[in-house]
Amino acid sequence: MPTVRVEGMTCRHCVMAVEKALSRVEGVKGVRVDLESGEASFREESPVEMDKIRRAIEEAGYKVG
Ligand SMILES: [Cu+2]
Repeated sequence: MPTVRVEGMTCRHCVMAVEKALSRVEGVKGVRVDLESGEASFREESPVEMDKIRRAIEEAGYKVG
């Protein structure tokens, strides 16, 4: 499962914002975001461009660590 570190999440709302943003990326399914570890993971239904993952996280207001 691809996993990325997300910086800047502080609460449940941040987690939901990141989940939502990642879920919209083409090919991404089953997003899981863990606040404590700051990690987001997902399944690839089709090949996912990591650039799009990065952009989605940044557009939601967070940073990829
Ligand atoms: Cu928050």
